[in-house]
Amino acid sequence: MASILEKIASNLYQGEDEAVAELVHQALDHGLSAVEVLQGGLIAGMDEVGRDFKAGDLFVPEVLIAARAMHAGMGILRPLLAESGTPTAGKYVIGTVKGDLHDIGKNLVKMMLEGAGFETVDLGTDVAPQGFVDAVRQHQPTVIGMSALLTTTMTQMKTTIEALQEAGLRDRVKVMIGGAPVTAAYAHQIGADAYAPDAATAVDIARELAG
Ligand code: B1M
Repeated sequence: MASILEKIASNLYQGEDEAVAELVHQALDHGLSAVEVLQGGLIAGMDEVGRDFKAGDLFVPEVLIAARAMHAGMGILRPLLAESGTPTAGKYVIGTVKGDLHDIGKNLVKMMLEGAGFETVDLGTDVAPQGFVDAVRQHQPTVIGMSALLTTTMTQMKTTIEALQEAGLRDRVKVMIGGAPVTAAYAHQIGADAYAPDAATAVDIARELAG
């Protein structure tokens, strides 16, 4: 039975969305649980994508195609996981900060997180500090992630952390930041919990933050 999970993982890696969907059905028909297929097939495949992306052996288009295959498998598993009440790796609210419309990197982070079993809430782009505050109240995530691609908008990350503090919510959520102009030093300076330089590292750190 391990071989069908390996096939799911390798087809996902190659971005074969139809094959992934077919294999997921087959695995379930053979009696594997949705959790086994998720962990041993989809997450295993996406972990490998993350490792090779980090190592520079895969590039953004290949990761996006793999993520599409992951979504094909998740579409089948999601209702089964919801039925069985399977806990996720954690809830992660993500958005691009106010004034910033760049979302390619943010979407990549979101897809990799989903591939790692996180439940994500995507607030989109141009998200005002109050938007993050409202989302923390509404969704009670483990982590919120802010993305910024402009030196002029990255300051919104600080404003958002201050807004969380003013709303009395800062202690209830971990804050991760990322995006091309952002650095670990900036994260430290503004009181974020973590900085991730790329989508694969964002997953590793989210796992740590979610305990
Ligand atoms: Co814009 N843009 N852009 N742009 N754009 C940059 C960012 C820029 C560096 C180009 C340049 O001048 N060389 C420059 C910023 C300069 C600066 O501030 N330092 C710039 C500018 C100036 C602008 C405008 C102001 C241009 C203008 O109108 N005069 C304007 C601003 C609009 C706005 O946002 N208000 C603008 C507009 C646009 C487009 C709309 C045309 C388009 C965005 C389309 C879209 O996103 N839907 C665009 C694009 C595509 C780019 C470049 C070319 C590519 C960005 C990208 O998607 N990279 C970019 C130049 C460049 O980087 N070569 C540029 C690929 C992506 C996978 O990488 O987003 O870095 P990245 O994400 C990585 C990591 O950073 C990290 O993980 C990702 C994957 O590993 N990461 C996180 C990202 N978010 C994270 C969050 C995390 C953790 C990790 O935790 C939460």
